Amino acid sequence: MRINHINNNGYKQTTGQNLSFKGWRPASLKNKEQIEKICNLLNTAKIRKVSISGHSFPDSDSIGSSFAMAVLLNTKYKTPVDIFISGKLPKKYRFLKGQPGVRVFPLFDDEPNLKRRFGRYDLSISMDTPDSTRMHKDYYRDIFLNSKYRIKIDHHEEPADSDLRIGNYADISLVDTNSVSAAQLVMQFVEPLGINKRHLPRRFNEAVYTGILGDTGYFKRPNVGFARKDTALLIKNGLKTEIVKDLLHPTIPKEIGDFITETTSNVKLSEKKRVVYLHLDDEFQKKLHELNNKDMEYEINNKLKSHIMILGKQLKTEFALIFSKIGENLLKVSARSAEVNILDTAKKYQGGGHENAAGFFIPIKKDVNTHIKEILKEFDELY
Ligand SMILES: [Mn+2]
Repeated sequence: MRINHINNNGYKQTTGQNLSFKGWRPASLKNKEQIEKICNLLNTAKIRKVSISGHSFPDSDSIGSSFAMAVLLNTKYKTPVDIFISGKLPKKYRFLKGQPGVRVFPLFDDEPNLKRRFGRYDLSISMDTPDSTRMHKDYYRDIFLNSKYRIKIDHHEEPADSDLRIGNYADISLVDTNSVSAAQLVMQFVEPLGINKRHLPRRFNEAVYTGILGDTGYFKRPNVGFARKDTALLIKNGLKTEIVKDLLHPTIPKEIGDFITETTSNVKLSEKKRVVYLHLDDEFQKKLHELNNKDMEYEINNKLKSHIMILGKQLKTEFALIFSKIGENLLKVSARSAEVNILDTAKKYQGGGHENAAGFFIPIKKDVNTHIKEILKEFDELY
């Protein structure tokens, strides 16, 4: 099913015009228009049941922005909100739970019964998800498309629609590529909805901050934009930053630490030494599987990502890449760059992301190492 393009005039333009810091209010004229449309829908349509989702392989922003939106709507309208997460909610994010009226459901690989289990939602909101393929496929088909109204809130560049993936998948879209995280966009609804921010539960501040920490790499990435200013506003509103930081850093058991150290010893440099990379091969996947600990799998992946980025900085390489096999047929490539724009390369492979952090998948058609060599060569030649 394909959705009609409705009310989205002009949201593909990504100029920073009218951009100013507003914190609890829309940061630009374009945001204001879309936020007003969304508020109007929330205030006038009969909405008794809301679902919220983020993207597959959820990160801190996907999870944080989903919780922030859920808490905001439930506080204002008392409407029950269900959050759907691809995979099990990693343990360290459990502190975001606890708002009465907000439930959390994991989505596993195959979910044939979503329609029967949950029925039809009046409103489905997608957070931090640039195109339809980044949403859980059964959820997208049975809940999102089946919902009476659909909203997209995101900060990735809008991909051009193709038969495979649809970027313009909602009735109303708030897409602001100037926002460092999707979670910060939720803050911009507070004043337009007439919410007294002091009445928002503590975990609202914490959810937004979780997204900010995730997408700024704890403020270490370039272009942190208004993230610091928004954080200052959250602190003014009662946020205790240390508590969130501690919760997001669970202690890692020794055998897992050893496994991470062992894995990082496989980091390599490309021919032209412009790429530092790590291949998470079959043996790695097997060991990871044997650990049988979903929460730690998540931590291991995060640790490896940050390790390779730090290494890239130390070695002064332009790019840091992680290759990992997903199932039998796909090679996932997660890429970071110091300065070069890698979004176009990711898009070429039907992927997406941001200028300095992007990802894509390659269908495995030959030896995996051959694919890796080709990608490395491409990045080595990218300026
Ligand atoms: Mn994000």
